[in-house]
Amino acid sequence: MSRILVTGAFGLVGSDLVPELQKIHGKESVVALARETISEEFDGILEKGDVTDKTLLESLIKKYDIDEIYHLAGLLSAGGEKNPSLAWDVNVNGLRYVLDLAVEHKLRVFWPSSIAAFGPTTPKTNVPQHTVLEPTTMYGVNKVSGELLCQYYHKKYGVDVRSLRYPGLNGYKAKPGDGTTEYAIHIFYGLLQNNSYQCFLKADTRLPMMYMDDAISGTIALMQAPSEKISIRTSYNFAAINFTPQELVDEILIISPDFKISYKPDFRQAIAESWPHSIDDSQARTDWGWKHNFGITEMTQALYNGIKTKLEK
Ligand code: VAH
Repeated sequence: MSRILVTGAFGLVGSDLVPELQKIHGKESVVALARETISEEFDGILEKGDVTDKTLLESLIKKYDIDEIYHLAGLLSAGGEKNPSLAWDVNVNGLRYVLDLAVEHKLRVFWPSSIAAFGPTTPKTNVPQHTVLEPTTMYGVNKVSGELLCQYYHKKYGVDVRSLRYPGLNGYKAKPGDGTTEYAIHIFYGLLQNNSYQCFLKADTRLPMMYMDDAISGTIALMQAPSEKISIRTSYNFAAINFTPQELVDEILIISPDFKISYKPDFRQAIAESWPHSIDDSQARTDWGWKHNFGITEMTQALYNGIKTKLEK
């Protein structure tokens, strides 16, 4: 029976992953770690603390006899540009502490990389699994460093650490963070609250994207796959759909024909333009049977329904 610690438990991914892990393993086997209590109605084991506190992490591993860590805590792209040194400390040192503890306590680890590991010199379409990684954001530098740390700890110490290069993930259970792809979530709050939205990216900015349910099922499938199936120990390319803000608006106009969109690109436009448009994730599909289920229409309907229900509470 796995005993799991999830860091960043109330972030965009954690808010969906923790309930899914509780369903699979039981509430008593999942420990949610967060820097502050975000979700009042959370039903499970909750600990508060910071992932840069290695002593705290080790105390939780011992207290709950943890054998698996989903290490999600971190700063995103825009937040990382506002505070690069904090981003390095949380995103890289935090991961290093988790990997050191994984060696000492024989833990399995999941850690999310991101399409942010790619940069302006990476091919823009159908990015291959092995490619140029020269990101121009601190977040991207953190992700490339993290991928190499994961591979090093696997090869040198045999740590079973697995990773996915998440595209822009779109879910509704948590408030959207300060990322670049999060426009695709914020737009639904604009739709539902005033039938309009001012987008911080240009209308034709194409980005790899995924509905959160696909990201969660893919993450769990990766961790449940037999170790011998895992051929990539940096981070797997992981993809579903790609779209532009205009293409998402076209889907929203089906729901609300008089929805008003405007565009006012900010500093996140340059971040988005440093990332590719589409990803070749055939290695993940071959190695451990990854496949996505949500297209842009299904994602739009799910986000609309989820955020509508949330706002009506
Ligand atoms: C961000 N949503 O925009 C995150 C993600 C691929 C981007 O890592 O920073």
